[in-house]
Parts: sequence; structure tokens; C-alpha cells
Amino acid sequence: MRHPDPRVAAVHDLSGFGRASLTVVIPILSTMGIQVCPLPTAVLSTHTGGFDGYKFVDLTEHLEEYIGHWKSLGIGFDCIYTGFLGSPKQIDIVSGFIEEFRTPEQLVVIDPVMGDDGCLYSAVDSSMVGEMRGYIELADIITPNYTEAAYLLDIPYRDSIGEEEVKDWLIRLTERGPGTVIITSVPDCKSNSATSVMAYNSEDGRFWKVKCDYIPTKFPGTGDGFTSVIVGSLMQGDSLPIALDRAVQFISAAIRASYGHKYPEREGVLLERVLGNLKMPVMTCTYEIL
Ligand code: PXL
Repeated sequence: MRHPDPRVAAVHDLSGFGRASLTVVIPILSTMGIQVCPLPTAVLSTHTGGFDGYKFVDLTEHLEEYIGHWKSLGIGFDCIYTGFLGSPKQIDIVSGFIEEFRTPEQLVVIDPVMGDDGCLYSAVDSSMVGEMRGYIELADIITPNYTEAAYLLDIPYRDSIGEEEVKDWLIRLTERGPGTVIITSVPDCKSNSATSVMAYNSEDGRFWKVKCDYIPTKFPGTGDGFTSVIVGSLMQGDSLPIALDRAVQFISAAIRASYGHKYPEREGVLLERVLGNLKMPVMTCTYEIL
């Protein structure tokens, strides 16, 4: 039976406290009218960015049975969206899941969660970088941040970069398989009070850029929020540049709401305060075509 609302398989961990991964993905996509079917890769007491002694329950051994049950039920998805994956074995299993559940009209979105600010996250082993380079071939869209893009291309991290060089990175990443590449947190070569999101669609050869004000703070989970809005927006039928604008505007509003309260960064952004913004039409667009 055809389902009336778009349905997304969300392959992420569930971190109980700190607003990251599934606790960000589910509310954003549900608010945007998308049915979320979680395929949880691990359960953690908190995310790993800033809490000592977190409890980590690895679900790798259960994933194949879980997927097998979905298969036996004949469930189909309009989008498969994957985020934080804990081990090469998980990448292997989730690659099999994508290959088995893939349909021609479906969107496969891979957020290659590995690190930020030039470093890998503490829970990410360096062996994951090579695995991730192969895994992104399965995607229609990838959304690395600037650090992850450098790791995927095996380019040493620098804290400044010119626009033409980012365009070259985008093209080189699409050559690895995904038709569309979106790089977030790109440093602005002209101003250190701004960053930008840059994107390239290799099918129509167009580059897009959306500037964001730099706010001197780092909340975990904002990458998960950004990609979730991109997925929701594209599932609603928006174009790529409108999806970029919606995601940048939503995350900027969430950061501003939290920063204004001097909210502890490790607890994530005050998502619940801004979720309603996702119901509003896009009033102003700031995207540029390059
Ligand atoms: O937001 C990315 C993410 C997802 N899942 C876990 C994390 C992080 C980033 O720190 O620790 C468990």
C-alpha cells in the first residue's frame, strides 16, 4: 500500500541526554510531516561530546535481525538517512541494508559523522575514515562538515580556504559517487565573523552558497539537525537551495535561542523552542548561485 506521508529510515544512535542523533532527527522530521522509522545503531546514556563516563550499548549484533524483520514485512522507504556509525562492521551492515532496500525513486542521504574543528570525535576510530570514503559511494547526497570533507579527501585541515578551492572539493567529492554534496561550516575567507554552507549538484552543474553569521559557540547535534531539515525539506518537494536556506535559518535560530540563555553547550540547542519554525513558510531566501 502507498503511504500518504513520506517515510524515512533513520539510521543513527539514540543518545538519552544532550540532544544529538535520534533525539534531534525524530522531532525535526515529525514536525515536518515525515514518518521516521529509526534503525538504532547504539543506545548511549549521553552523546560523547562533553560527558565523562557515558554508558554505550552497541547494537551491532542485533542490526541484521532487525533489518530482516523489516524485510519480511515488505516495508519500503522514500529516503534512507544515516548518521553516526560506530564501527566498520556497522558500515558493512548498513551498506547491505541500503543495497537491499534501495528503490529508483528513493533518496539516500549519508551524513559522514566523524569529527569537527580539524579532529575526529573521541568515539571515532581512525580506521573509520577509510571505511567512510568507500561508504559514501552509496549516497545520492552527503553532508560532511568542513573537517569531515577534508578527511574524506585526505587533505590536511586548515582553518581558512578560498571559494574556488571549496568548489574543487565539492566536485571531487561528487566524483566519489554522490550526485549532490553539501559542505557545512566552511570558513569564510573574507570574514572571520561568518561561515557558510556550500553545495554542488553534479547533475545540473550548479554551485550554491548560503552564508551564516558566526556565533562563538559549538553545540553538539547541530549537524544532525541541519541534515534532518535538508531531508525534510527535500521530502516536501523543495529545491536544493531552498532546503539549504531552511536548514541554515533553522539551525541559526536554534543556536541564537540557546546562546542568548547562556545554555550549557553539551546539552545541545534548545530545540523544543524553535521546532515550530519548521511549520512556517520560507519568507526570505539568502542563497547565492556561484
Ligand atoms: O551529533 C553527532 C553525534 C552522534 N552520536 C554520538 C555523538 C555525536 C557527536 O558527538 O557523540 C554518540
